[in-house]
Amino acid sequence: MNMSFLHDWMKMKQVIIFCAGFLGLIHSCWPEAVCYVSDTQKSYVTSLAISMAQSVGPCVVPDPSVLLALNLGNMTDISTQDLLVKQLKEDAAQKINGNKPFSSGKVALYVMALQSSCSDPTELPNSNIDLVHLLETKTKEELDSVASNGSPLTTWYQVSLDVLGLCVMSKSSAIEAAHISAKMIPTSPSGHTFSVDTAAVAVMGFTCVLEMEDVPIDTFTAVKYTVGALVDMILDAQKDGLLGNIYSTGLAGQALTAAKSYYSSERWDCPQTLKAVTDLIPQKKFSLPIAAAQLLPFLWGKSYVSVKDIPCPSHEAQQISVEYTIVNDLIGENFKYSIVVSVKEGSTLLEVMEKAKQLDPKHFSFQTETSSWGSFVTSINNLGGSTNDKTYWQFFSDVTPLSEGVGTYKPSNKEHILAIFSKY
Ligand code: B12
Repeated sequence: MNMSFLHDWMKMKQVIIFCAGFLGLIHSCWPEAVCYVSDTQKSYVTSLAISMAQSVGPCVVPDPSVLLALNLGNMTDISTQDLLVKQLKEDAAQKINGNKPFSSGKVALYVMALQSSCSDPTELPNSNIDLVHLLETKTKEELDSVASNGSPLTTWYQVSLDVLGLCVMSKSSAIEAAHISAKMIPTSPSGHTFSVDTAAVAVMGFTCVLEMEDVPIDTFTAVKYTVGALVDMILDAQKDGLLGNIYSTGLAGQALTAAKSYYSSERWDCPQTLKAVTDLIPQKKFSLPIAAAQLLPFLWGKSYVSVKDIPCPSHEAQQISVEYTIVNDLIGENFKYSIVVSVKEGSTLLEVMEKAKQLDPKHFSFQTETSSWGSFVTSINNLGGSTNDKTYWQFFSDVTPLSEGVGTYKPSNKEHILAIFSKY
């Protein structure tokens, strides 16, 4: 048997194993693209993806770009992705709680990576951390710096990541950030701050914003103009198929994929670019996980802008409504008040009570004490239980007493919770 055929077959077998089994793929590896990797190139792309995925581990610092790439490749190796999501959330919480450096672009990468896994970046577990809100705050600091001294707090690369992160989260603040950036970002290759990498991320952020709803016409015009200038710079940096150097080609290829309606197709020899980079894979030029992670989305015909098209159950839609009634027919001035509150599905009764208190503090204020079983409700509406009188607040779901405390009980949609001042 011809040895090169055998070699190709072995590689193809790897592809098949990879696509169908190793990472448990549920979709095809190669979706619609500007151009496609050839069948022989596919085996290299696949082996690169495998080694990138294998870089993930319990004792390895998590990289949001790796999670982004895995998700953009529709690779559902649940254990790898779950581990990365968990690690990234823990790492973000540690950085924030420990006041460790967490630059705006880094926050943007964490936001996009978690969103690409349909894991809500606005709510980190067991904390009040909202990474999207943090991203908005950090982007504002960057833009304030641009306004006061003409340059961002960090770099235009990071500000561009910020615009992209806010845009994939459909935040209207992305529009203003894009407008300011489009007017201020250097678009001349002579400027020492220019890099193809930066232009590429900026093009992705701007292209994403141009697709948003309610973009004012002056913003649209300014952003579209800058996209044109940056795309020109990337296209002018073509050399032997590469866009800039080896390591900017992945991001630049993603950018040209996302912005394909902003230049004429004959200006970019996309198959030549694919060939140039895939030829470098066997030379181990992309052995660093970050290098593979920035390249793979392009090889799969995707870009970071595609994160917003990943179908996720809407975080907002998972709201439930709970009716909450407090009743005292026992002592003093009797009362009965009801309120309907809207909370996230999976919220505890304590969170329902907090929401009720927030909406109507006059009637629904309450106090708790911490015990080994969690929060014990001591008083509601200024009426407290007493060991002397043997009174307490008893909780019901309709007519059934709850068998859990308010800190752990999770009401379901349309449930009616009653707190009745009772005797024991
Ligand atoms: C901005 C930038 C810089 C800035 C970083 C300072 C700053 N205030 O941001 C400056 C100009 C200092 C810089 C320097 C270098 N850079 Co640089 N840099 C980038 C760029 C465009 C963005 C990085 C970023 O902000 N990421 C987003 C943030 C949120 O993630 P982060 O992990 O916090 O990013 C930090 C690191 O990336 C680090 N960093 C930046 N460059 C390099 C390079 C190396 C080798 C290392 C270890 C770390 C590092 O600085 C970032 C900010 O703190 C990337 C492009 C890319 N495709 O990633 C190139 C890039 C990472 N840099 C690269 C290179 C080659 C260098 C230099 C080695 C160039 C040189 N000839 O000296 C030097 C580093 C020398 C050294 N002292 O060790 C290459 C790396 C390629 C590779 N295979 O290793 C890239 C991919 C550019 C490219 N296309 O060639 N860089």
